[in-house]
Parts: sequence; C-alpha cells; structure tokens
Amino acid sequence: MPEPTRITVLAGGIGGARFTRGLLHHLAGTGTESEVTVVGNTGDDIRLFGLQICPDLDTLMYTLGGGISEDRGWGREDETFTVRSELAAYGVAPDWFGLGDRDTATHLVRTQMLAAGYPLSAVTEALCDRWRPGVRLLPMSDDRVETHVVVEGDEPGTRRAIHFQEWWIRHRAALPAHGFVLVGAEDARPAPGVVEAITTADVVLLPPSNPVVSVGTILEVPGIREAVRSTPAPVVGVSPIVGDAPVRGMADACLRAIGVATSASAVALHYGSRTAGAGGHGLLDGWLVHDATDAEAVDALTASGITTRAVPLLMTDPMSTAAIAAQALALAGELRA
Ligand code: FO1
Repeated sequence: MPEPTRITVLAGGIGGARFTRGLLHHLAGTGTESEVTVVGNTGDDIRLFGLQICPDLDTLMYTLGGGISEDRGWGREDETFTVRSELAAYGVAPDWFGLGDRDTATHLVRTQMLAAGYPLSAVTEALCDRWRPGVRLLPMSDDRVETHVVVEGDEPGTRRAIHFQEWWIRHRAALPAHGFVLVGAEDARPAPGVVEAITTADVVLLPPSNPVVSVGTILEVPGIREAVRSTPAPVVGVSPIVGDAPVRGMADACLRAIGVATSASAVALHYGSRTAGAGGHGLLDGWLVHDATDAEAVDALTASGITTRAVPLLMTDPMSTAAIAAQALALAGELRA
C-alpha cells in the first residue's frame, strides 16, 4: 500500500477554506489515501468582549465541517445576533463586529480552554472534535500575534495603528493603509507540528487566500518561511487575483499597502521563485493563473523560475474548486517528476 499523500496547505479565511473544501472533494473522488494538514492564519485574531476570536481558524473549521454561512463566507449558517444587539444596548463597544450567537459558543469554549492553560493548538483540536473538518487544522502559532494596520493619524502627518478587524470590517479596508504590523511576530514560534507538516509534505499548497494578511502573515512566523523554502515537496500556489482584481475580499487594498500590483503575475513574483535567484527568499515552484484573463503571464513567470499554468480559477462551486485543486496537484506532480 503506497504511503498516503501528505498535503499541507497554508490558508487564511474564506478563499483558503473554499479551496481546501475543493481539494478534499477532489481527493475523495480519486480514492487516493491522503492526509491534509491546514496551517491556519491567526493574525486576524481579536479579543473582544473578553472572548478570544479566531476568524480564519473558525472559517476553515466551519467551512470544512459544514457549519459555515455560505452567503457570508464567515460565521455560522442559521445565525442570529441577539448577544450582539444586547451588547450594543449596553453601549459596549465595538458595535461594528458581527458577533453571532452560535459563533459565540465557539469563542466561549476557546476562551475558557485558553484560560485553563491549553495552547491554541489544543483548543483548535478540541473544537475540531465536534466539526470533523477532515483535515488536521493547526494554528500557525500558539503564541498571540495580531495584524495591525498603519493608517493616517488624527493629526496631519501622524500615523496610528488599528486592529486588522477594525480596518477590514468597520472601514471595509477603504482607509489607505501604509503597511501592516504583525504584533508579536518576532517572539512567536510555529505551533507544534507546523514545521514538520511543511518539511515532510509530499505537496505544499498556497491557496487563493489573501497573499498579504493571510498567507503572508503565516510566513512571518519565524521558521515557517524557512520551512517552505527547504521542504523537498513541490510548492504550488493558486493566484487569488484574476485579471486586475481579487476574486473576492479586498486583497487589492492589502497589496497596494505593500506596493505590489494587483495582478496574478505580481503576486507570484512577490512570493518569489524558490529556485531562481541566488540567496532569494522565494517560495514558489509552480503557480496557477486564470486562463481567461492571465494566460499571457505564463511564459514570463515560467522563465523566472515559477512554472506557471493557465487554468480556470473561479471557485464557483465545489466541482470547479475541485478541478482547481486537481490542477494544482497535477502541476506539483510534474514538478516532482
Ligand atoms: N467580516 C465582516 O465583513 N463583517 C463582520 O461583521 C465579520 C464578523 C466576523 C465574526 C467572526 C468571524 O470568524 C469572522 C467575521 N468576519 C466578518 C470575517 C473576518 O473579518 C474575515 O473573514 C477575516 O478576518 C479575514 O479573512
């Protein structure tokens, strides 16, 4: 019996969760024994109303576990927001965060376990006992790290930092961002099993999550970028940008903040080629771009050391998403050969 195929995915919220769901759909169809590990971004985490909230871990857990709100892409289906409105009635800030009642149970369990001394990875494992996501879901780190956004201050010429969630939800990423700071990153360590999941994988995938505040954040945890650069597995990414816009979300606002153009090609070059360029810090061996809009990027990217294929990248339903995952695995197979 051949060893199961070990696939490791570095994922953020909605795009990464939907891609991973398609990956599992594809793997189920092929009947190959496989083990999927998802390293989830925790830079979006926020402590609100005394609760520790992990948006990307919850989006991954709910999407893969069958509890996600499909139209929102985050939070629970059949959700109500009574606690939220009662908090607002007390005048408790902030009022811009969509705290769902069903979702609150997840935050209560997590906060209770963290207070009892369990690391976030153990908490996530416990929550997944209920949701059975079909993957091993690991936080990128058990240490607390938070993405903050540098925006204009109140006085002209001054700057201030606000939590990513405030920028993303309250301001819809419309406040010009001068950059992102991952608070706590320098002292953070990869969670148990993260480095090993990357270095012992047969394939490492970078799904169409936000390349800056999701995948980029995971790579900022000391040791993780090095693990991706050193793994013997082929590293294949899927462009989150189709044409000149993100498929969903506001990755363009994030890319603008770090001076990267909003294009499939610019994101690939931002991740960099793992092989070309001495002393580079590049990560990619392969890259998928959307065939209808970005096929012209294939030759130049391939010449730069990132083997690129143009395929349909719109995740319109589980079948099309499974096809994207199949294409990523096929490219990985070619690269490994
Ligand atoms: N996104 C919104 O646009 N509005 C919200 O009110 C909101 C609440 C929320 C609650 C829990 C959760 O897990 C996610 C939530 N999100 C909300 C999404 C979240 O801000 C983003 O999914 C990630 O942080 C970025 O990927």
